[in-house]
Amino acid sequence: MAPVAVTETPTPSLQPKIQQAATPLQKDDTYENYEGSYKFAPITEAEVSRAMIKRYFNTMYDRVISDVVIIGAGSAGLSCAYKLGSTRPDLKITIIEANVAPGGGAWLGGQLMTPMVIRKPADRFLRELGVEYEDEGHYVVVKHAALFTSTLLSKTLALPNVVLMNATAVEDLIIHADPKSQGQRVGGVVTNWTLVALNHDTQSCMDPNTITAPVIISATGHDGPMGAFSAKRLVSAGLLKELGNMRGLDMNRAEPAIVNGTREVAPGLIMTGMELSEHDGSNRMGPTFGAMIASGVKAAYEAIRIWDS
Ligand code: 48N
Repeated sequence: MAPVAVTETPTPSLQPKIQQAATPLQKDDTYENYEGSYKFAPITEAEVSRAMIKRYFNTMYDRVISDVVIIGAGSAGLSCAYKLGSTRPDLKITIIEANVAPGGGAWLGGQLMTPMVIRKPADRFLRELGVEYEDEGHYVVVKHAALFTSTLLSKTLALPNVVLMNATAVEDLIIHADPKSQGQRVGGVVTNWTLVALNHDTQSCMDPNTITAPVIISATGHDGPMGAFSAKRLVSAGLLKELGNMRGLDMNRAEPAIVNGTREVAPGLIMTGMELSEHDGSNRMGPTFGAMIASGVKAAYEAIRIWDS
């Protein structure tokens, strides 16, 4: 078998950037005085607590009925939230993320290295977000995965119809009898603080909360404490015969399989990203993220199709 040709790519020039002249500190109000004593506007502890509690619990109360719930704020879930939230500003989209820090596996490239590889044509999404990259012909490289994820996060959270509830776990699905199909339909999610969800074995029952929505999008990934959460729950709830279990790494088979497999896997439940590899038994792609982006975008269009049907 002919050896695989590895084309040498020149290392980008490491010329130091010319240091910009520092701009002088601006004094912009009566409290700011870097030369003397810096003063803050007065506040009470109660004001701070009430500012958080009022907003958080008003949002929680409002989002108990959402139009779309996205489980998981990794690269697939966030790409979906951004595309759906910006395409359909009329939809109330609620993202539930178990970790304190959203972003999932997209803070690094592969093996803790920071550059992120994205195969064309998924680079189009980077231009939509305004993320810079180096063009290598049939793929592009973002200099640091965090540049992609933080840009995507900030643009998504800036959308007025998108709410992120992090440090919150989906620990079950709401599954209703569906009179139309005589079957069952996913109709929402069961949530709890993640620290509670991870400690059910240490206390007697700590009951959860609920969020109902006609469309649920699951993007819970293939690993991590709750990886492939919905795929596993569909099996135990009798809505999926068995898990397909993720196959070995093959970039050229894995990425199209994930994107083309993005779909409504159970009535009311769309699946996107690497969770699909566990649901369908498709290959993994390793450290290339174009399929996460394209799958998330496709899940957004699937949600619109279901919502408008
Ligand atoms: O980043 P992930 O794990 O998942 P994806 O599908 O968005 O992106 C996957 C991608 O990072 C890869 O795995 C790359 C391409 N490598 C492939 C390979 O071959 O190794 O994000 C999932 C998010 C995480 O932030 C979890 O914390 C969260 O989902 N999550 C949940 N959030 C709330 N409730 C749950 N039950 C839950 N389960 C997972």
